[in-house]
Amino acid sequence: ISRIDLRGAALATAASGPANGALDRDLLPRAELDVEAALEKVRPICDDVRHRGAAAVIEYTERFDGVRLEQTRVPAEALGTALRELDPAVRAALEESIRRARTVHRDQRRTDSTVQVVPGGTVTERWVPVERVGLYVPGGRAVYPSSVVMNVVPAQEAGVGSLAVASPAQAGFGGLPHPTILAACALLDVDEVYAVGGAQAVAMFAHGTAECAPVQLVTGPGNIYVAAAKRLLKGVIGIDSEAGPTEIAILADDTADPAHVASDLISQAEHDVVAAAVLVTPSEELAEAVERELKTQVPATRHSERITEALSGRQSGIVLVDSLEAGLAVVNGYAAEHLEIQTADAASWAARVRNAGAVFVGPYAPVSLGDYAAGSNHVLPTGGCACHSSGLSVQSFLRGIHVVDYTRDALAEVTHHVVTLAEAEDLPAHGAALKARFDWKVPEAP
Ligand code: HSO
Ligand code: ZN
Repeated sequence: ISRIDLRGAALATAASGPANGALDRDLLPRAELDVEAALEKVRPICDDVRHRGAAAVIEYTERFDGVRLEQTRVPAEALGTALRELDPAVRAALEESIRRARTVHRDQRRTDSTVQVVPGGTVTERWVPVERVGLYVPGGRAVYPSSVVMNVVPAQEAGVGSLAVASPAQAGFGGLPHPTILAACALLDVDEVYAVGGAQAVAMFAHGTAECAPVQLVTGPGNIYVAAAKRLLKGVIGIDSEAGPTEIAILADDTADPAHVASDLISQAEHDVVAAAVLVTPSEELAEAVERELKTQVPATRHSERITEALSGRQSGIVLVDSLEAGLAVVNGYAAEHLEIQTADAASWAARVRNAGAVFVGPYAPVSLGDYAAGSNHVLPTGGCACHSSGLSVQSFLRGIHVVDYTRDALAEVTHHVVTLAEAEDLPAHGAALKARFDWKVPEAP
């Protein structure tokens, strides 16, 4: 892991300006994913699925996944079998994860609210769930039943009526998606699952086929082709934010335990060779101790090669700063997907974080807890997007609809203002629509 020395650097602090103003997102290096390049490859696939439906989906599945499907939908029996054969310990852990996620996400539900603007004039905000949602679940190297939980629970708590899951057909599992994925779906009462992956899965969701009705929103992570298809079909469907490589940033001082800091950096580096692990600290002593810990811990982990590559990549590093105040400015500028605060008085520093997908406070809230069983959601904005976006939540599956209800008197009272603004915009017919209700005249101001 390399060192980045920002001591003596002029950093924007709370006192000198907005935390994400002078300090830009590119202060620290980060991995980039070139989705644009994949767009040209997925365009013909998406067009083909739009025109030929299930037949095209089946052909691409044969070409890319080496499986000849009879039908794209996974039979109900296969879901039941996967659940029966699931390791009981995994089942118990998934159930606990689901319970905690439900507790948190149920609390995110919104109630409709009505504001009386003037006597007789109200605006109600109604929260309406998206009707039908498609969830993409990757099936290659990354098989994450936990991500099924993190996508399905908020959708269900939002009241989404119809939910379909797609995950690539696996030649090794009789042409079905990975059995743990199927079991997680069964545990969550999701019975509509398709053995389809890649761009063709997103196109199937967006355009619909004879076997799969079209959806309005597609969420869930995927490889670069899935990301490209989502970008291409955005508009036809809604999408969640694009999931880039995982990031962990840790703001720590000399009260932090270097062994824990190191193990947390390693935990997210385990995802991918392009995952980012960043420690920001004013303590040279901690930096050295963490470096020593990494040297002993990394070789002992199962995926040490992947982790070594992630930690030695230019997207990872130990950043030395003059003070915690300067460190706070750095992490706010970086806007990490996950940010741990391992300092004295961690809660006060956490309260001053402006940009992060999720914040983990103190020595007993490692990111891995949030990945599986904190109750929080682990689908979070990456690549600096935490400065403008949120993680997945019940809100992601709701639309707010303004319902406007005015009486004759309430309309009469404001008509002259509407007519004036319509004239100012050279849209007189807009004003006329109101005047039509009052004998084509502007009613007297009361
Ligand atoms: N850290 C990942 C989520 C995950 N971790 C799934 C383990 N499984 C992105 O937040
Ligand atoms: Zn993780």
